[in-house]
Amino acid sequence: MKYLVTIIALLISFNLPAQQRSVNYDEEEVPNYTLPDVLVSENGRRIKNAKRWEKIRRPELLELFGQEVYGEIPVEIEIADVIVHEEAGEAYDGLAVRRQVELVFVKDDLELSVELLMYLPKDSGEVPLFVGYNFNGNHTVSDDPDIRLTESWVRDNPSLGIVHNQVTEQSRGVSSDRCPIEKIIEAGYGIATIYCGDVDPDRDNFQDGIHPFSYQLGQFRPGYGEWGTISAWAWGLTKAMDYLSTDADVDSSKVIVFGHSRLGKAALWAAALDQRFAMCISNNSGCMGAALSRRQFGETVGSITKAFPHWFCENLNKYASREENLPVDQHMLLALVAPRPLYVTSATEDLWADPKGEFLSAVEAGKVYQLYGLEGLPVREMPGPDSPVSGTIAYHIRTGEHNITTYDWEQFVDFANTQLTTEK
Ligand code: GTR
Repeated sequence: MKYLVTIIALLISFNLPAQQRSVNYDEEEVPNYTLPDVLVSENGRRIKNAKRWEKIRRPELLELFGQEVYGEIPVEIEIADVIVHEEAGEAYDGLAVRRQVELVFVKDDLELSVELLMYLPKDSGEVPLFVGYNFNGNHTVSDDPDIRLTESWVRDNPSLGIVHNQVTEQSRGVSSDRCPIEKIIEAGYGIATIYCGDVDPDRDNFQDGIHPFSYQLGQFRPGYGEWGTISAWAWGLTKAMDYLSTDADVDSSKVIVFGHSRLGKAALWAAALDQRFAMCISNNSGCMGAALSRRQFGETVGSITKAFPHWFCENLNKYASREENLPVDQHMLLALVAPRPLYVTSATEDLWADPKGEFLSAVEAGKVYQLYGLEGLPVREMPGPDSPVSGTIAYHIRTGEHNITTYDWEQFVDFANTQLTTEK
């Protein structure tokens, strides 16, 4: 049996890109590790109740993640203007209305537009709503012909019709299987999405997106403890929340922030920073998302800072192959969502994201939920595939590959139904 597992792991690793080979996929090779205690403050005092957590430990951890991992957001930037391109376009055969809103940010001669695409159940009054980023433009999430095409930089992908870093009609709806909008609407929820590159293009270049808004004269990149791209994306989500709390059709006490993969990392960091988000969904967020860094299984701090240095602040490089020196681990990020409902997912074939590390991290975060008299995860052993478990933290490992699917969304909606009660 043991050999079979090793052979399967080897076979999987041969199919991976070079960057992901010579990576540990063997449970036996996971080093012994001790997690930093989420309930012991930096001066060694035990945190025994929610009040002390909120006053001492929560701010400490936010600062550590800010300084050493994602980078602090160094400026306050408010929405300068809201341009409503479409207020209530008919969508999904009259089931929904489509709203398209541009948030404009201005500083000196800098200007940035972030476009929010929303679908809301028709004539439903204030609704709970999911908000999260998409990877390639709002028009990719549905084949709805009326979604505006982004003019922002998008990574070239000729097979999707993305050429010269601009999208074309060809990519309309290409990611629609990642977000069953009709089902979400039928369940009584709204959904809002933003192209992540509107806020910060996903490339190693700090000259575009929101970053330059924070620069002093002569500065060309963020300082060592200042925002990388994930922090910029988290900032964008908090600005979306600023807008959503003014939208009369949204119940701003029930806004659920979600994200898949790199965008799941951003959703977690946004929920940690901004307690207005009522619930958080981390889908296959992996390394520097939900997964424990000290396990060194799949993607590691070393590999992620090499492949995607711009996602983090420069200080994180100190911990490449030195995970044991990190003052935090990712269970602490999950704990920063407490006491709000949190859903963490993995996928059976997504070993790169370390499913077990994501699960164990969620178990460990439960210690902070307990301070509020809540049960985090109700189990200590990882459940089998497609068997969701939930307390105030929920977890499932879906059969299949790294992705976000209708199955995942069905669980998110069920969980939200139980956690965010409908009466106000
Ligand atoms: C991978 C990266 C992961 C994950 C993923 C994604 O290449 O190593 O951390 O975020 O990209 O965003 O799809």
